Parts: sequence; C-alpha cells; structure tokens
Amino acid sequence: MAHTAHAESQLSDPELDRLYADFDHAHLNPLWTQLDSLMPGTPSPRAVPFVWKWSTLYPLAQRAGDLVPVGRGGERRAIALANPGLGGAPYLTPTLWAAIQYLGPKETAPEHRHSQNAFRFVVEGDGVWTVVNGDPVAMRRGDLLLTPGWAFHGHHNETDQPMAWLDGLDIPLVHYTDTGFFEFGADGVTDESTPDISRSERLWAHPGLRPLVGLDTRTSSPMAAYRWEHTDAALREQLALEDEGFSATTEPGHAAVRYTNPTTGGDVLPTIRAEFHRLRAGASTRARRDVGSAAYQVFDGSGEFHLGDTTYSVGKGDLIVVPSWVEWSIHADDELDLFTFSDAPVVERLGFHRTITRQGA
Ligand code: 1HN
Repeated sequence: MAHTAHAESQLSDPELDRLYADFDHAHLNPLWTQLDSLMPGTPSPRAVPFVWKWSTLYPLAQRAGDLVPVGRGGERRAIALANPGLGGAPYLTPTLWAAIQYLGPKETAPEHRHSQNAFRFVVEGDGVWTVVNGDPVAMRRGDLLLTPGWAFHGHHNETDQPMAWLDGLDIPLVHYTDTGFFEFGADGVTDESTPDISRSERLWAHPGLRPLVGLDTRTSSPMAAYRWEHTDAALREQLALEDEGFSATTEPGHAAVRYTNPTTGGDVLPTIRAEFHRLRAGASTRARRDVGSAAYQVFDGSGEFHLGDTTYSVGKGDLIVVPSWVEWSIHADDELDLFTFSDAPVVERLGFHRTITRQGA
C-alpha cells in the first residue's frame, strides 16, 4: 500500500495533486500516505528515556521557594518534569504528570479539587500535613499519600523547615480525553490539626481487615496513606523468606509490593499503579519491555538503569522515566530501594498490555 502511494506520488500527476489538495480543503486525510506513522509495527513512543537528578531538582525547587509565593490562583509550587520527547509539554509520559513540589516553613497550599487523580511520595523530610476531604494526613519519608479525583485537598507545613516531595497525576490523560473539572475550595485548609495517623488509616489500615461500614467497591483506595514502616517490613520479610529457601521474590534478590485498594484488591487509583521494589546489592532484573509508561524514583541506594542502549547511574531522589516498549533493566550496586508508578491500570483495562522478557538476560 505504502509502495503504491509512493509510486503514484512520483508520477506527479496533476489530477492526483488536485485530489490531495481537495482532500486537504475538505479536511480529509488519506490513510495510504500515513499507515506507517498511524500504525507502527510496535509502539514507537515520542516520550524518551530520561533521568532527572535529585541534585538538579531539589536546588531549583529551593530557589523557587525563595522567589515564588504559593497561594490562591497558582495553587501549588510544583515544578513539572517535562519529557524532552514531548515538545515542551509538562508531561512525563503521554499519560503521566510528575513534579517536585516544595512547601516552605509554615506555608499553606490552599484547598481545591479536580477530576485528576494524584499521589505524593516522600523521599525526604516531614512536617507537612495534606488535608484530604477534611482528613489531615501526615507526610513522612517513605510514605505514599493518595488524593483520588474530586477529593478536596490542601497542604500545610507546620515546621520551620521546608519540605519537598514527588507529585504524580494523570493530567495528560485527562487533558487528552477532555474529561477534567476543577473547583477552588477553602483559602487555607479546613482542619489544621496534626494527628500522627489520619482518620482514613484508623478506619482502613489494619492488615486483612476491612470495616463493615465500607463494603461497597471504591474506584480509588479509601486509604489516604501507605506508611513506610509497612512497606519496609513487607520487603524485608520477602528477602528474609528468600534467605530461608521459600519462594517470596519475583526474581532472585528482587522483592516487590504493589500498593492496593482494599475494596477491590486492585490498583490504588483508577489510572495510576504504584509499587515499591527492593533489589539486593549486586542483583539485576531481567531485561524486558512493557506496553505503557512508567517512572521510578530512587528512595535509597544506588545502581544503574539500562534504558534502550543507554546506561544511567542513579542515586537517592533521582527520577527515571521508562517509555512504552523501551527495553529496560535495573542493576543494584548497593541495596536499591525504588518507588515506581505507571499507567498500567489504563493499559490493562483497555486490553493493550503486552510484555516481553529477554531470556537469559
Ligand atoms: C495539584 O492540586 C497538586 O494538590 C499538585 O499538590 C500538582 C498540578 C496541576 C494541577 C493541580 C497538589 C498539581 C495540582
């Protein structure tokens, strides 16, 4: 087909030229000139593999903290990671948005709500409470915090120290599908109290137990926080069981957990999957490709990410993006702790998921 179209165009038949001009005029577009780009044989992402170093991100966020106020209108001092392949859009991948957000001593980011689903992950610091639908949720190192779509939320820093964290949202997906709503809420936060544990955790965060007031299925997890002590213990036990000769890890020296919605057992948000992985010192993952895009943030340790033909050395706080169908693998130099998120719930729900693992890699 492409060959036929090519041969025709080489004849430069004036009638054919007129046909293409008339297509253009009538807002029509012939498939035979475009099949290759519309339907490549395998995914050919515009997003590229890329690494943002924490040593770049944090000082820039700090400078924004010194120079740019946070408040109504701008709403958040969040600096988006713009994938170099996506033409300057503030998108990490075609579906995911990520930013470093910075809140100075005693600052407040006012409440609002939007259709977009959000999470926060904390690589360092504490002292900020995110108030989600009126429930104050402490943010501490290693915690995953959820803000499901349409939940009111604002943040306030109770301390004399600044705090920075990673935000992840499904902004590009919502933008592309024209499905987003946004509303302002209170100018500050509706509950300034600073409990250690949120009400949502008091109700929901007991292993294997769900309250009988919550037997309905929820689109997003009702748990506002997944605490580091639980994540760390789960990973530690997987590696201990492996040491004791039991099958507990996904591959040798590789412990992993997925954060789940306790009402479904599925992903925490309808559009975003979140997991935590721990590789023993010296361990490697098998090289693989997946449909859909993902990102990793190094929580602790150091190692290498192999993305396509390039190897990136990474350390604490670094953010790594893995576009769809790019071959990737990870090697741990010392014990490597990784937070990761992806658009897998969307890809799987639509039936698009495929994966290939390179044998013997
Ligand atoms: C938002 O509400 C937050 O609540 C972070 O921290 C990033 C990016 C665009 C629109 C709203 C937050 C955001 C955002």
